[in-house]
Amino acid sequence: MIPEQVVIDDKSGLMTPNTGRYRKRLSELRGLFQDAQVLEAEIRAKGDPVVYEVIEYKKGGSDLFFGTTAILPGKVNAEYYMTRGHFHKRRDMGEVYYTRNGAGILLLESPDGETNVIEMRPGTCAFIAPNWAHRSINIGAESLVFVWVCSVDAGHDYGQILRTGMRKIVVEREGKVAVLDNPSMVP
Ligand code: M6P
Ligand code: ZN
Repeated sequence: MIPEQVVIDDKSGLMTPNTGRYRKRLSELRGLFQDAQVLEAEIRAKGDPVVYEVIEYKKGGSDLFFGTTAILPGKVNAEYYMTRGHFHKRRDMGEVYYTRNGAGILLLESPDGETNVIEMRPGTCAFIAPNWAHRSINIGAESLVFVWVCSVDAGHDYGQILRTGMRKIVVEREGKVAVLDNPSMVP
């Protein structure tokens, strides 16, 4: 392994060089948003828009890897575009998110249901402590772009959040951003 420079475009999240990238479109995020009917209508009307893109730099044999995530601006009904959200398979491993563009909310949840919210704006760096589920949400008019750094062993555990959602949802209410109790979550 040799050291290398990676150039990151803050506006788009493009990383040069990178070792992989994927996009998540609205049709791949069915079940994530509250309003399933509006989601289907948006898929038809907008031609299945991209919600977010993840680009990574990962070298075999390294303990760390990093990448960017760019969440496009948009909403499904009142609910802002967001990532799926996950715990790490290795619950003892955390992550760092360094925001470079746009405006967002990092929504965190502990296994016993405690919620924590961290504002994301350019220059802020979030420490995601081990054993907190995390989801990022774009609450602005531009792409929300952040750089993340994580252990290669951390892994993703989507199970619980895919099944039940998170305890809070982030929506636009009367022109403002509101963090509300998730109405579809069984208490
Ligand atoms: C961040 C990181 C990635 C994650 C991505 C998308 O960039 O935490 O590991 O994959 O967000 O989030 P999710 O996988 O929850 O949809
Ligand atoms: Zn993570």
